[in-house]
Amino acid sequence: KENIKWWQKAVVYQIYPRSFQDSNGDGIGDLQGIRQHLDYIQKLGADVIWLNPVYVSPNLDNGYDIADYEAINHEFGDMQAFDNLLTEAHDRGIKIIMDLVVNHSSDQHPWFIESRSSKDNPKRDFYIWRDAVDGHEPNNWGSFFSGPAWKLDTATNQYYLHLFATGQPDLNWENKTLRDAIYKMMNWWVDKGIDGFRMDVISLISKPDNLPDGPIPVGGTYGDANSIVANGPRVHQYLTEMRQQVLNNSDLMTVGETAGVDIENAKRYSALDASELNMIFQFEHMELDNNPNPALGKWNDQPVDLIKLKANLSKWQTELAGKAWNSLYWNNHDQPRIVSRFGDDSPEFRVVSAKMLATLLHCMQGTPYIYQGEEIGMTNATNYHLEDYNDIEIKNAYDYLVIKEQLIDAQTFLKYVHAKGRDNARTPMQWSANDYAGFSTVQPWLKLNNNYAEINVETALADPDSIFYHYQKLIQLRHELPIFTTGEYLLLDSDDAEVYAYKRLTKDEELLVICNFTKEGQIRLYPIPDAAELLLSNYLDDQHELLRPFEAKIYRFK
Ligand code: ISL
Ligand code: CA
Repeated sequence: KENIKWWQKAVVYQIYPRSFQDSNGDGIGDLQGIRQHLDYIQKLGADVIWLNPVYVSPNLDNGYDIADYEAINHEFGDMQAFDNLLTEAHDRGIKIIMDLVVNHSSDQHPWFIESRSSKDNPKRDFYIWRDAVDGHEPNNWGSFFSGPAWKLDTATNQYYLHLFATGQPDLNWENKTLRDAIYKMMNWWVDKGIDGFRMDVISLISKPDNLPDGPIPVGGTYGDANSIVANGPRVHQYLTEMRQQVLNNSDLMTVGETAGVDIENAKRYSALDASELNMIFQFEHMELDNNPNPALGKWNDQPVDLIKLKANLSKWQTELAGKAWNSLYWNNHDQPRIVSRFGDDSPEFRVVSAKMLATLLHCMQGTPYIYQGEEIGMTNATNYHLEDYNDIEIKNAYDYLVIKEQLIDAQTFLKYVHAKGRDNARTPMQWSANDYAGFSTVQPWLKLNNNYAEINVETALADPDSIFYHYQKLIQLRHELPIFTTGEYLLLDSDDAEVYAYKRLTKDEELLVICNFTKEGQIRLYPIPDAAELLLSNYLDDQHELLRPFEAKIYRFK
């Protein structure tokens, strides 16, 4: 009855190219490596691949610092390799969306090299330059990667803004020439035949006039820039302009990464009338297990509170229904592994709890995203020592929290990084029990998780009861049954701290989804008609009101 768009029924598979498959023995994943696994992605059933950045970059932040938006980083291959990948994906009916990183560029981008060269360079205004105030930074903002968000550039004795690393200067979206250059670049990719964009921190592109100070968290040093910059004064105007200049030129899928988004802004970014984007990534459910000490931010090792998780996910389900569209994710290249985080990665419960988490997410309304390795239940890497990490966020946080401010000791920091560090997601993909997990023929760029002999694709594909086939089944269900896309979401028992149960409702049928979040048995009685069909479960039989550890069930009935 409704007008369902292709991307509303689609399931996305996210690839972090550096860590997916090395094809030429240099220890770094590449485009040719992705081509080798298109059959695998097709077998899983995903409709779309989101590629993390593959452009020319000095790799200070693994490609999120772009020096040339229209060329492929030589480590990954060349434009011919990209074109081949796109063609072969399309041949299999798989679309590809690209990462668009335009809140900032690399400091090695020709725009910035020109911009910093003199105050009257035509590109000066492509970035955000300010004089010192009383001999220090123009305002109190801290960078997302620790330390101040401003760097003094001695060539012209002015500061430039960098919300992320010093090598990631923020672009000045107020400048119309800059915006037009970005739209032109985007159209260049659209003309190549790509299928859409994932837009990095797009909620941050419009900085408020006068760049006011941010609130300093208790125990912190710098002002919180995110709360000041997110959803800035002209962000919706710029996205509407982008819609007209680029996005309407083809049937694209767009997902905005929107740090600091709230429901009201989300309804505008991802409104069903497609005036801006198709959907966004919100972060609230990823911040519920932050440290209670705001000065420590995400660095923590405590489990999430299920009641809060329910309230949060349910809020997004209910509030956006009929007005905007959700994206559904547990994992990406910035988040720890979900089975280690909200499930239980012990040998006893890893498989069953990974399937439970998959079930919970994939039965909701929205477009689900699967991050490479999630479909085989890859875990956090607890075999890492501090010197094994590559991620700039981890390194800067160590320098700041442990060395400079001495808020925590090194051992506590390592414990927190084992739980929350971004490199947990970036360890090489585990294809087999062979040398280097089949990822490469040499030592990979980033240390492997040492559990690859047990957890790998080859083992998963050989076991009909594996997590992989559970994801495959969930994707099939979404493709086949419209209720997964259209059904109304209804949370049951919001104050149940052990079991997450909800319904999806249409006028002629219902789904009942029951997920036990504990490693204990639970007794719950939900009214289910005798004729109810058990669509999927992570146990071999159904014991009705007795829920076994991490049991997850989907019933369907009229
Ligand atoms: O990763 C985070 C917390 O651990 C976030 O603060 C993250 O930096 C934020 O979500 C923005 O992420 C995106 O932009 C960054 C890049 O480092 C991330 O990989 C990317 O997903 C800067 O481009
Ligand atoms: Ca390689």
